[in-house]
Amino acid sequence: MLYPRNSATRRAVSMDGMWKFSLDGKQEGEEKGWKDGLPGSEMIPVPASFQDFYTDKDIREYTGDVWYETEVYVPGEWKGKEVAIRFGSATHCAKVYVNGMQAAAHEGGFLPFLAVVTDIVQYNAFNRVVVQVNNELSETRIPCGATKVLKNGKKMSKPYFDFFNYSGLQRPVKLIAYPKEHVEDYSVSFEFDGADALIHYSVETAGIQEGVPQEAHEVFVDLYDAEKKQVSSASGREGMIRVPEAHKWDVGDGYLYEIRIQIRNGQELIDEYSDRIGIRTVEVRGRDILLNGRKVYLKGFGKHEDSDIVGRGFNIGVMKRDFECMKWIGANCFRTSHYPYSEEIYQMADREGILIIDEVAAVGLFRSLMNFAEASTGKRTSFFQAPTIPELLAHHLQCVEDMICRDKNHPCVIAWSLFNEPETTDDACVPYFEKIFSRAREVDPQKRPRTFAMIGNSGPDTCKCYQFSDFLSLNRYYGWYSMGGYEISDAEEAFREEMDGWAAKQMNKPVIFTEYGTDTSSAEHKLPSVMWSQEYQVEYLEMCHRVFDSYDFVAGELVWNFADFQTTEGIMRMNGNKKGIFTRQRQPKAAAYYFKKRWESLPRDYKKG
Ligand code: GCB
Repeated sequence: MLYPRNSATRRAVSMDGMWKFSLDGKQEGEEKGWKDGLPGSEMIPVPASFQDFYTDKDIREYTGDVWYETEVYVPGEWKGKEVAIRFGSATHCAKVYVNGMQAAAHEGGFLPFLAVVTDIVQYNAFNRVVVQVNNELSETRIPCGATKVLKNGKKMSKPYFDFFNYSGLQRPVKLIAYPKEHVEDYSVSFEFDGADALIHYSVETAGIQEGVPQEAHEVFVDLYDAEKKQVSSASGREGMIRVPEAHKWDVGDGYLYEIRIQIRNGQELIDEYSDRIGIRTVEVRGRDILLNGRKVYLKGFGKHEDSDIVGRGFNIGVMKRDFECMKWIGANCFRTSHYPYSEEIYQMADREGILIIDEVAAVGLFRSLMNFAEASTGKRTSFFQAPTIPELLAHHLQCVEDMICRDKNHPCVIAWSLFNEPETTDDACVPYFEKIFSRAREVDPQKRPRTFAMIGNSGPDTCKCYQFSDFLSLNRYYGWYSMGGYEISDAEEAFREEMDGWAAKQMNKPVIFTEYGTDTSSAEHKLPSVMWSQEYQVEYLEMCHRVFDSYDFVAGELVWNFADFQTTEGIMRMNGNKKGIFTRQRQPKAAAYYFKKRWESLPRDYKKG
């Protein structure tokens, strides 16, 4: 699933803009043939979540099918090539129709897919593209949740997770053309030999015509530095490139080389694909996470793709602001909680030298509408014993594979997070975990560390699955969901007790915090503090950091959350989750200045053994 790029042989044209749009509350779209054209004249921007444009609550809460339509011009010069429409995502399931014919169906709302339309488009003409998107949640797909039918017949989403079920065409859509015989995929992994780097690469080609011997069409791989100077080259579908005195990609130094892959038949260029790669290694050794063999202490955030008006829609301006805020505060890492983000965000992290823990959308694998609160009470739901598990597992495995396939060549991606807060206290989860973790290892050419974010009741004496993680990722809320306010001293003791429990296991593995935080109103100041005030957020963070700083196996701190974000309405949330260090408009709360001071003073290799 290569990112669409222009080259001597390829074309990529944006289809973003205003599309026709219709809800399908009466579930009549299929029967009435909307694949041939939508009724009405309503238009909506793509990419964006559809929910927050409208003033009608029935639209914001709408659950079911929505339909999109646009027209796309396919140039005659593209005849003879493969033509496809590439969706950055469609949340959560989609069917694509081109000129009334089904061109693709896809499940899973946070990964790209292609509708190959070579034989169904008309060339030198406009073509009608209709997409049916369904946003219902279930226990057979990630993220998990339920769909409730109200007494008035309207459906609503009941996520088993704490973010609004934004949906629609939330990422860029592109019309692409590429040669029939083409570069289908490529992978790189790295090793250092003194100052030189060795790039091990493999290139997958596809579409070779029958009767043409593969050897006739050779693959060439060239590497250029940031000044566009060629530094190395190789040929063959697999091989090794030596880069003399390589400029390593590192935190805050997003140095990228250009890799140019060509398929050639003698002098004839058959296909060319170029990408940017960063040369770096990542590994877990003992209690340390190492980048290029040097310890790095992770500082940063759990984030969301979430902003005013466009919801979860990719917004290039919000992306820019987020990276500026992260650099300002001294962060070096974020987790793509709780789903793989838009590809443009990884490209930005590559350029900025920011690390990413890439999370698949496996959130809500615990049957509860507030798993973040209820699981901590010790509640059990026997989630992994449900009859829906085989179907869910198959989908989850596919998403892990697709995420790794999409993101494996980004230098920013240093680890895979394979679940957020699943139920791990029941033996039934063990075989499920085994399969997910081994699939990730199998498909990652760089064999990056794997982890999953552990909920409060996945403790040293209760969790049956922590052994699968190459480093542990703890989500902990001592002093917020339990023992908050004046009881914070007890919270600190309970926190230390748990940490002593992990220490006693002598795992010789790093532990990082992937969540800790307090809901905080940007309007509330109070001296002395009360919960929800900005003063309490800072006091709570000081307490957590005292605990982190006393255990040398703690290798990172990703606070929850970068910014306030939208959730389902309810008594636990005041128009969204307010645990942001920044507001939803990306302005700092008091805690941001506290973090800036702490993070700018911690050395990169903080707690080096
Ligand atoms: C969690 C979840 C996250 C929630 C957070 C909270 O444990 O992983 O999705 O938003 O807690 O704020 O409660």
